Amino acid sequence: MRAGTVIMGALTLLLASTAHADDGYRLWLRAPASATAATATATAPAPASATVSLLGGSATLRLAADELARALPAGVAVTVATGADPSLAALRLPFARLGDEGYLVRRVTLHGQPTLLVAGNTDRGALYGAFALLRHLATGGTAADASLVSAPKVKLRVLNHWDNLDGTVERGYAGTSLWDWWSLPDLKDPRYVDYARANASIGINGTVLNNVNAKADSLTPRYIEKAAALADVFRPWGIKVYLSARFSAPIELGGLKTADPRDPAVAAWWKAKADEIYRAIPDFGGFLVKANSEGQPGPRDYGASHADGANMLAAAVRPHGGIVMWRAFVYADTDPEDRAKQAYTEFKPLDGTFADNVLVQVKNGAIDFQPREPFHPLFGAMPKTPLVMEFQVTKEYLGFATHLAYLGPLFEETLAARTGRGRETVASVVDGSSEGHRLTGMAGVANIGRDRDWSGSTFNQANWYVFGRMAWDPTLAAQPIAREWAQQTFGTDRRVVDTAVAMMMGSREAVVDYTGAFGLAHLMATGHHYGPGPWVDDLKRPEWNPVYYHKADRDGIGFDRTRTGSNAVAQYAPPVARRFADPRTTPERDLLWFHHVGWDRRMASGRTLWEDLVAHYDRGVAYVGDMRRQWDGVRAAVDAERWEKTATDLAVQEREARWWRDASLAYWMSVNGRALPAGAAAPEHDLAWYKAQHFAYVPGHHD
Ligand code: GCW
Repeated sequence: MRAGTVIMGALTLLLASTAHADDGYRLWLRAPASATAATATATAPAPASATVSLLGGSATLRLAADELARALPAGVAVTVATGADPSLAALRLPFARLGDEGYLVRRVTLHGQPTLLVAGNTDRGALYGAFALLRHLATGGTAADASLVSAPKVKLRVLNHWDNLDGTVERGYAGTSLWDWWSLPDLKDPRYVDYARANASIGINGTVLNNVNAKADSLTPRYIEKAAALADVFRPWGIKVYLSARFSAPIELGGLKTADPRDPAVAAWWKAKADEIYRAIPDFGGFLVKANSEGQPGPRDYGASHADGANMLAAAVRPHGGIVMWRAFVYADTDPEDRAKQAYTEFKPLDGTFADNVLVQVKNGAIDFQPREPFHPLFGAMPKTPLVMEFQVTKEYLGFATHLAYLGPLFEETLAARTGRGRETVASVVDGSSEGHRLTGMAGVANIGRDRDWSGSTFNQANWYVFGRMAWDPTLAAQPIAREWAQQTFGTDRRVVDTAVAMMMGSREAVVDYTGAFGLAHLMATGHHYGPGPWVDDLKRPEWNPVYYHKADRDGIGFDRTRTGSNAVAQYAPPVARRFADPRTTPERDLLWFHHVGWDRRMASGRTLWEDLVAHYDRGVAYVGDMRRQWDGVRAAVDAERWEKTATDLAVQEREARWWRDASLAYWMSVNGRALPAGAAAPEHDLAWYKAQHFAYVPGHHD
């Protein structure tokens, strides 16, 4: 018989009762319900310890055991193990189903003693199991009914930090970068551990440290050492470090005359660079690349293809087991073609030409993280290439950190979309099940910064959370995830949880409504993207101007992407293309994305398009008012600090939702010459006033 280590866990967590202030730092990782309840009254006895046994001794297993020891209710006996442990062999547990990272939690008898077994084939699996058990307990489950088994459907579950080396964060609304590049590698801020722990708790297993608009400096020895220090902190939590690579680095750092991927000297430079990185970070994940997009260098500068570029980098990391995530977010300076078509046009012909350690990373929609976009036509169109789904967790176009917009429904809507190829969904493309790809990925542009609450607001934490959960399983639904997040974040008071979930579930649709419904997109102000700017028409590239996207005139509005227009619909598989080609079969929510239609078009509501558009603006604003009232109703049941901050944000959101509505309507009326439908409130100011609003020092935007 093998003796396991036994940890007696003291409940050392600070168990704040709801009445106390709470700065949100702990995210969703709070004490489980039973433990909180035990200490909620001042007279409760000091909590006794759970008993946690450990079979195996890796740092990761110990972390799993610590999590359980800290948070489990008294009297529970738990064993943390990897499936390789011989004492488990006789139990005939379904380890074969778990893969590298899956877990199981089962009541078993070990060495004659009943115990709750938390195990995976690997220590990472066991760590995920520990967090799953804590989630189970915090969401109403008990140790007695814990029987869990799960394996991730997606292999690379990666945050993309658009963090710059000077500490700013592109499109970051939660303070400066978490990474203190200057003081690294010496100083290892304890927040790095807390960051890794939070990610591990939702299954995120990779992080790209630096902005895709990359500086070559990230690849210098000095910065490699800094990245290595972070990798050391993250490793026990199962998280690998990746770097965004600047394609022209061989010129900037290596003194070469070219970065042409077909030049052997260039390939040799990258190979040596990869070797150097792997000496410092043996489990380095690989590179993320934004090439030939928005001014970034790339293989097209030399007449080489994206595949040439990606494969050259892939060869450099291949001997070390690394991968390359190559972004498909491209649109050319000179191409007069509909911007929505360009990524497909460029990448589709390359299907089958990428090395097998390359993944192509595709944004959820064909333009750019708008409040609503139809799924990107590349999903389903490159069967031979693993496609990483890229979502934007930071809400560049959905109200920054201030607006409450739960992104679960946006993610779910995209992942559940049918591609038109048999029963295939976007999720089945992303998780590889459609084509049998084993290398699969999902990326989220992080909303994390140095703000005390990490994400700039309590409810934004839910977007980080739901990204991790859906990356683990892209078939999960948004609503139950909202609920489990709220239970872990606010405690088990049913009224608070119900209220939070109710607010969250319609919140993204409200943003769609008050910024422009029915498939309108890209209507925001220039550069910083804060607030409305549908009138903007003077930027040097046509596709930078909102007027390019809405094409509103006296008679109608919308972008004709059918055969009479750009024919972008033809990029979808035939059944989907047919549906989108006809305004009568296009879902109304996407109508103006695909069609230019008359203002008097009769909508499903019975109203005209113009009337309905106005109604949606009003509905969006009203939803925010409702959220404020709902939040007021739970004031006494939520800690003062988080309640207050959220209430303030909601007040700002209501003001800004009105601004969006009024500015947009003032503009549309100037174009279509129509009056508002009876009963609709006139915009507060005239159009000139809205156009005259200018903002400097907007977060996330650095000229
Ligand atoms: O949405 C746009 C952003 C840019 C960003 C770019 C991209 C990192 O406005 O800030 O650059 O997308 O995804 O590359």
